[in-house]
Amino acid sequence: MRGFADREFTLAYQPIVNARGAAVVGAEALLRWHHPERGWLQPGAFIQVLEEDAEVAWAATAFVVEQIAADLSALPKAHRTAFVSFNAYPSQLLGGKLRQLLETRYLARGGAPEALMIELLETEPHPPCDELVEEIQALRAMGFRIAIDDFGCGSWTVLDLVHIKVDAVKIARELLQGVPTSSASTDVLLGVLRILEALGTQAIIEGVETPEQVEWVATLPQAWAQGYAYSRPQPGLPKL
Ligand code: G
Ligand code: MN
Repeated sequence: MRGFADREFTLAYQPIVNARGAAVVGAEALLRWHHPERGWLQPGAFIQVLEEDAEVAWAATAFVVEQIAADLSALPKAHRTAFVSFNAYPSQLLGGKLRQLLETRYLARGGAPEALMIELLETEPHPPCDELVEEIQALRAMGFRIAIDDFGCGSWTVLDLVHIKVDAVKIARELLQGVPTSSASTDVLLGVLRILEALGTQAIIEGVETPEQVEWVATLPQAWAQGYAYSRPQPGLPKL
């Protein structure tokens, strides 16, 4: 794809914070496209292209992994962000494809597996198959962290939590929207957090936007959070 070769793409990083102390624990890498005529484009403007063309999506993933490897290694070890997460389609794990990419473009360049978290996107309609579960296990055994992205509003279900052990679950921002004013929204979110805590899975609350939400999230002892209220995506890796 022309854009990748011409260096029109770059990564923005959005900090993920420890909800209580609002200390940075990691960052999500987000793709940005600098279109020659249209300027900086957010994923919304080009994600459809990725979802329609597996080859383009793969080129994007390879670019993201290489860029993260370069950005992490450019930081002195003491200042390195604890982990960086990136988005991948579950189908990209099949056949060991993502595993091989991580071996050749990340591990081979000295990247630490525990510094990388793979966020499995929820937009693919097919349910997780045995091979996907095996690939997730293989990646976790290598030390990579796995997260389920946008949990609660997409194709991931509560039943998946029974069958697939992951390191983190990112709770879709739609579930936070009515919190703390709506008691139904608040009860559902608290219920999900309780499930994750019982499973020993790290919860990451997405889409924290208002001061009331920040205050509410700060009362949760275990959760991590992400959202415009803490920080917008920014050009460089946040330093610890
Ligand atoms: O679903 P995923 O975790 O990949 O979401 C990342 C997207 O969400 C990015 O495009 C990012 O800019 C956007 N985003 C980050 N924080 C917020 C927020 O607080 N509110 C909203 N509406 N979007 C956000
Ligand atoms: Mn994500």
